[in-house]
Amino acid sequence: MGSKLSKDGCFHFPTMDKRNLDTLRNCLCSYNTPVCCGDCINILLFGMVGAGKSSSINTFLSALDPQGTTITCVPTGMNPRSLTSELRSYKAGSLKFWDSSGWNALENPDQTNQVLQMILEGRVPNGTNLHSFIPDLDVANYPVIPENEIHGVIFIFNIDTTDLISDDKMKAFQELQTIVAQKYIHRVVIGTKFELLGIPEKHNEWIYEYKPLQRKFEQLAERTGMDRRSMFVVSNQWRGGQIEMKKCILALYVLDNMVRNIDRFLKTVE
Ligand SMILES: Nc1nc2c(ncn2[C@@H]2O[C@H](COP(=O)(O)OP(=O)(O)OP(=O)(O)O)[C@@H](O)[C@H]2O)c(=O)[nH]1
Ligand SMILES: [Mg+2]
Repeated sequence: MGSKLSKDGCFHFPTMDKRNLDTLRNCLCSYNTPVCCGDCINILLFGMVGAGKSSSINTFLSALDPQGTTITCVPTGMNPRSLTSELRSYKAGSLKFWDSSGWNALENPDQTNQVLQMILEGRVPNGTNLHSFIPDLDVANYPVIPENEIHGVIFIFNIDTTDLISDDKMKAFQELQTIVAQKYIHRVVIGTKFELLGIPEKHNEWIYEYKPLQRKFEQLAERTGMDRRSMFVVSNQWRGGQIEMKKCILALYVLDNMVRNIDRFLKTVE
């Protein structure tokens, strides 16, 4: 698997057959983390209410399951105040995914940047209710918990409704992503609900060639200040007891990309 930028604007080619898929899954599950980050790489999912943060974690856990069994241990659903109220981690091998509340539903929007900063630093305990959490930058009150330190951030967007996000909200998002960038923490965007764009059922390696998706990424890059080559999609719409192969591939493709980048960075700072 590899990423390249071609002249037609397609920059991801998630091609894989069943054997490669199993190999990649095994590699990700048995990945040996760099010494500096303990047993796990911590990946935070951050995004607006209902964007698909919790569903994406279920997809990752299912895609990483040796049999691809669908896992639905993370509660999902629509709630105007964010269904997920707590910061909570879910482990698969040496990857730990951190689910969070929709950032636009936090009690005090002025303090959202500080909440994010504290989460990144590993200073918000697992299970903390983010709806009522008052950030406190004093390390004496909220010391760093080394195993909670975040190594990568996935910003989740409902790709179908990005046009509806107000300029004020986008400005707030830009500040959030700048906080992550300033800490040299690897960050990507994942678009969910892409099937609502009317993308036909194509083989997964062509999905990034679909022009409406490319336009969405370009617009999102302009409005967020993030590189469109760091933008991916996953599909969280699955039924039955096993995740479909192409949905599994899309999910593992992003994780592989992230883990490689995080690994490279952490080894340079060791
Ligand atoms: N069609 C479609 N629906 C999705 C997808 N991902 C999530 N959803 C639906 O969107 C709704 C919200 O998903 P969640 O995963 O709970 O979203 P969240 O970001 O965790 O939301 P909060 O915890 O409330 O902030 C649920 O009804 C999901 O079933 C997707 O890829 N496609
Ligand atoms: Mg949630």
